[in-house]
Amino acid sequence: MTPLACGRFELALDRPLVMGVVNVTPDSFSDGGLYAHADAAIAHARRLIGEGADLVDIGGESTRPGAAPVSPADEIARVAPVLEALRDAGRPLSVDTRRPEVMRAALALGADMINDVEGFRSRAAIDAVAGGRAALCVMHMLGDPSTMQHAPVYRDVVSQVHGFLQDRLQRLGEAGVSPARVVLDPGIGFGKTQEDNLRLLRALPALCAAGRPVLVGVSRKSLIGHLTGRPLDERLAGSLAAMLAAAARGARILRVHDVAASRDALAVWQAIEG
Ligand code: HH2
Repeated sequence: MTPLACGRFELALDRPLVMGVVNVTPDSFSDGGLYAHADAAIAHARRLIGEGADLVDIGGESTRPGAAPVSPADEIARVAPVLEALRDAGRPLSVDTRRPEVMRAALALGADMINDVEGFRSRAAIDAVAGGRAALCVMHMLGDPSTMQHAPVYRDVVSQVHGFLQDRLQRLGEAGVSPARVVLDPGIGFGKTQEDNLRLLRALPALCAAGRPVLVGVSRKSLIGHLTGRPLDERLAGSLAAMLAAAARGARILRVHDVAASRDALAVWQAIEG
């Protein structure tokens, strides 16, 4: 696979990479409020990097089902100090946002990746990111966070999600974005039933065949809760199992909350895989 152009970095992707989650939010589903203040978020990000995070993903808006939207100005105020403080941390910095204003501000502050859970659906989002070298994570979501879990229905979830991602890849290409900058993500838990999530995870090899790196986020999600019957703070083992299943099916970037445990699990799996 060709390396990923990721802002100041070029990522080889010859082994699965770990993306550590930094939620600068009061209401994220798994850790809302813990890192809502810049100092706590910066310390958390540095801890994740120390534990072996290959990238960090900084978010200023929760996208959990039913989350209240945040104004772009508030979102920028949350992520900007964290981005600035981590510029020298030696790792690519991703910003998780669906607002073009936030994308522009993040890129001006040197973000290496923009992670859009709306998959750059809007023209304004494409215009905000088309220039430059930042990587773009294109994620599939049905509708938006306020409605996405209201009885999602697909004709064929795998072909519809893959079709959406291919379509966005093409649209970005038409706007001048090199495919070398693009990462694809089926959006586990974003407008999907548990069966949809499982089908998409099983079908990862087909998505990887599109030739672009695939990012998967399953960490602590309700899929894990449903399969194990565990509350949020007891989902590590289930999250690791799902992460390894995704890696085994070709996912190249794993978005996780628990970096140290994820690195250990991947190291053992990789050693056995050879
Ligand atoms: N999942 C979440 C947020 N952003 N981005 C990508 N590309 N893929 C994902 O699976 C993904 C994502 C949800 O996790 P979290 O950030 O912990 O929660 P919240 O959205 O409530 O802040």
